[in-house]
This record gives sequence, structure tokens and C-alpha cells, in this order.
Amino acid sequence: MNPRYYTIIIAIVILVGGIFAFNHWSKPDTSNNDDTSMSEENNEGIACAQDVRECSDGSFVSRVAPSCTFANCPEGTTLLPTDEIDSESTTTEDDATEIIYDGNNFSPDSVTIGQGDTVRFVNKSNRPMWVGSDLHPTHTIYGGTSLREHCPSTGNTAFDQCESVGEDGVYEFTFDKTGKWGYHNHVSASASGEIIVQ
Ligand SMILES: [Cu+2]
Repeated sequence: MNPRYYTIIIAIVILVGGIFAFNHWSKPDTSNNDDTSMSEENNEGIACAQDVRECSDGSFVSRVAPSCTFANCPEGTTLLPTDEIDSESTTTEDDATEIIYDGNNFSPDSVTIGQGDTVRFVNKSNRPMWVGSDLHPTHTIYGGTSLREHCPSTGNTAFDQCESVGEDGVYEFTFDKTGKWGYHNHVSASASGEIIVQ
């Protein structure tokens, strides 16, 4: 091979290596510079959260730097306690009864719920899950219609998932009818369970 090619190749290798090295060593420097500039900014002008609280006269106060505590309410008034709406909404958010499909069985395979309660079926396996009302294969028991009539389920009235889902797939159904409702995995019908609605 022509020695000039070697020279060119070596030059390219040195150049590329130099670019890598420059990027590698220059990164910590730039991040350090960013950090110091950030902290300088914070020291100069403290930005407090933008939330406000209500005083007993109906006026609002905001947070004041540097401590970022709320400003004093007008004389003769007091700061009202904060609402606890947030914590209430999180506790009522998730009251569905959960049933896990593990690839072979539903567990628990029998649950008792109240009328109007919701059950959430979760597929914790790598096998498909299609929850359907008994009897297999028509799924008529709960809704009174067959799978051919009520799928795809738009009104969520037939207790039929109408499709199979893979791992972490979820099916939720709200039971408005009291009774003892058997169900099964339509794509592996030996897996079954019952929902007792009182
Ligand atoms: Cu079925």
C-alpha cells in the first residue's frame, strides 16, 4: 500500500480520537459551569412557588422570598387552612377489586362485591387473556346476548372483554346486576372464576 495512505489514515485516526477526547473531557467542565451559573442565579433572585393561600377576609397572599413563606394576611384576618381535596380524591380514585390472571388461573377466583362495583382483571402473564361471561363459547349468561351480537363491546354491558390482551393488559367491568356471574378466559377456557354481586 502507498505510504501516503498510511499517513492519511493515521491523521484521520488522530483527528477522530482528538474529537472524542475533547468531547469527553470538555463535558464535565461545561456541566460544572452550568451548575455554578445556576446557583449564582438562585442566590441572586430566589423564585418561590407561585401558589397562593386565602385569608379569612377573602384576599389572597403569595409566597415571599427569601424564606418563601406566605406573606402576612391583612391585620385582623388569619390564613385559612389549606383544602384537603387532593388527598380525598386520591383515596377515592381506586376502589376497584383486582383479580390477577397468572397464565393458568384467576386469583382470587371468587370475589364478592356490591352492586355497581367495578372489578379490574389484570393479565400478569405472557399468555393472552380475554375475560368473558360464561358460558363458553357464547358468553350469553350475564348480558343475554352472544359474543357475535355484543362484540366489539361498546356499551360495557355484556361482561365480555371482546378481545384478548397480552402481558399487563387490563379489563375493567362494572357489575350493575346482582347475582353469581361465572366467567372464563375465552382463549384458554379452563381458567375460570366467579363474581358474586350482592
Ligand atoms: Cu368463551
